[in-house]
Amino acid sequence: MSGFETLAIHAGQEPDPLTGAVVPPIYQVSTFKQDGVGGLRGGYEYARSGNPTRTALETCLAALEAPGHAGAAGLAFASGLAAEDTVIRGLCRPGDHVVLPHDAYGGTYRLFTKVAGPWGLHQTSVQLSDVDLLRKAIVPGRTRLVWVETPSNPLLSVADIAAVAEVTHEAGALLVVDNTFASPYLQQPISLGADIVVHSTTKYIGGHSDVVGGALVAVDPEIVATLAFHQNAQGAVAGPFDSWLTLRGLKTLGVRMDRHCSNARAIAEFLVAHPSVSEVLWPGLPGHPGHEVAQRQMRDFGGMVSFRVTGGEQEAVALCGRTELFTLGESLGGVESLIEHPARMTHASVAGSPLEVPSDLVRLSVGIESVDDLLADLDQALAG
Ligand code: P1T
Repeated sequence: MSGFETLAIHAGQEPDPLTGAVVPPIYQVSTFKQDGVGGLRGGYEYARSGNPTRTALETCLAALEAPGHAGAAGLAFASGLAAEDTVIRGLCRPGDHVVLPHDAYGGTYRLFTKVAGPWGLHQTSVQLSDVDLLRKAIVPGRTRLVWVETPSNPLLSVADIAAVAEVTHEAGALLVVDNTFASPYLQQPISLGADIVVHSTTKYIGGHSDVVGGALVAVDPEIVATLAFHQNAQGAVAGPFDSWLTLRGLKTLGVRMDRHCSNARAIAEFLVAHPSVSEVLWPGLPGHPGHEVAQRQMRDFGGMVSFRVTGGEQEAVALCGRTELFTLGESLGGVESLIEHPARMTHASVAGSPLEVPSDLVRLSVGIESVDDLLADLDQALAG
């Protein structure tokens, strides 16, 4: 068993030995009977430390992100930010330094600057598509993590994971890749040298806009042990029903991503030719600065498309209110298409910081509806 879709449907999800149920049951339980003190029947004692439904999800995530790595481990959390916080507290100490991307989810930057900053973590933001800038940003002996989002949110910039991994490891630091936009179907950062993969499973992995969750995957036994310890000690775990919903979404990740990608291609090409659009950001376009790297390290270019409008901020905001099929809302990666204005919505928390995004930018999470309907909706919305 090694094909992506086979693993997505079967890894960690053998039929229930007791009943034969072909889908892992929702173990909606907080504690497990012990046969004498310490006599655990299935290895479970208390559901913060472990729950069989969560284990099924964690096993599947590890198999998809790091196929063939015997020591790979997945850890599921209550949200993407909870997973990120566990990396920070688990692997960094006050006084350490981290390198962040110049473009990332606003909440990630907020976590590093407003929560980890006062705790004692120092950070520098650089454009990680340029490894020379990364080299300069590293503080020898103090940089503990390099954090990459590729493709990034919301500017869809692309970092060369293998090149960044080399520079990061030369400096004795660890590379964390947020793989939320690509998902393991399109990109597997661990095979390119990343030490830890982070996900907001709320997005493509869950895929149906009905659950908030996060995940970490790592392969090094020491890193795995530290993160697993902190998952339990900090306690922001995924609950059984959320784990079950996420696992249910994960089974169809491959087929959904194929459609997200092909719909995104049609939309990006439509926008490039539109007179009211000044720039289209999608790594599948040959003129995108990260196109060649993306082609090398990704299976396809993803379902997120951002673009700038000629009419400035006012027009960008108005446009977000004119679509009918694209729903105005935060988040991404679900089967339904979403539109949003990053500067006032998902990235409002980075206003005035090095991560501030252009005010004429509109972000689309291209869903898997019929592409002609999506194109018609954008056409009427852009016509004003
Ligand atoms: O929302 P949460 O599950 O906590 O995940 C945070 C997160 C982490 N990484 C990336 C790349 C993300 O996009 C997100 C969440 N992003 C949105 C809610 C958004 O609309 O961009």
